[in-house]
Amino acid sequence: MFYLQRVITLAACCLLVLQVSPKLQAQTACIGSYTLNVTVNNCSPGELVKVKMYLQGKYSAASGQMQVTSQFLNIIPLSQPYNGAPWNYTGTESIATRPAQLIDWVLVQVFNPGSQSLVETKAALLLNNGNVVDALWVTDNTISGVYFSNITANSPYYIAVRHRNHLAVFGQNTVVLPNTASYDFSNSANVLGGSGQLASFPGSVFALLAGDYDSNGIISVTDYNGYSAQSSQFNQYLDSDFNLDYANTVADFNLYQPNASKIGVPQIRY
Ligand SMILES: [Ca+2]
Ligand SMILES: [Ca+2]
Repeated sequence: MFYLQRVITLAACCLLVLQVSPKLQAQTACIGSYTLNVTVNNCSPGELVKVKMYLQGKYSAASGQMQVTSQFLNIIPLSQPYNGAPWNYTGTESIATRPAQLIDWVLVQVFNPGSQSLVETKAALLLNNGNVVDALWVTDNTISGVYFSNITANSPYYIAVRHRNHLAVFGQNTVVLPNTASYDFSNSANVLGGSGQLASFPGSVFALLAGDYDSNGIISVTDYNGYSAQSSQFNQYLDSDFNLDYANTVADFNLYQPNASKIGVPQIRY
């Protein structure tokens, strides 16, 4: 005889735990037939969106990568920093530790392919190789993109990427998501407005333009005023720190100055 008294407990997201108490016991050669009803909640983290991007303030053509110092790494906030104006993004993305490959937090946004209205925003981690990954990557570095939970799989969307003091860019083409190959914003052909919206590096590599202190999508005297107001400050997470070296110096002005008067495409302007 078999005793099967307690059946299933679903203990956590996507984790099926079978609890049988007391233990299944075979006392004789009896044959029994039992039906188990199992409910599995679909709590997938979402569809993976893969993008690649570089920041002018940190990209090195010599290495083909970006790299921040440990001084800067240690001032990167553990929670996403885009909760204030102009983004007012209320996501709760956070990390417990700062991986050595981390450059900074960025925002990734997906837009409706027809109306170009915003569908969803996620804060994510920009890595030194240009890949943008989910905050979950810190504990699972097999995650190769950013999870979005409000998109319809196998459907096309536009993608935009933002950084708190670089000029945001919007995709030239729609992308069917989830995508296998990263949508590469270091290729000017993939950026709405083309090379005029980007900083050019040797080897036909492009990066987001440094200098948009207030992230409104226009690099103007307002951004200079922001830079000036933080003059000589250091060891802080400064929006005027365009080269991400943890200090406001003339090097940041030198990044801003040639980019002054650059205007982002309407889709990314605030
Ligand atoms: Ca600005
Ligand atoms: Ca700096």
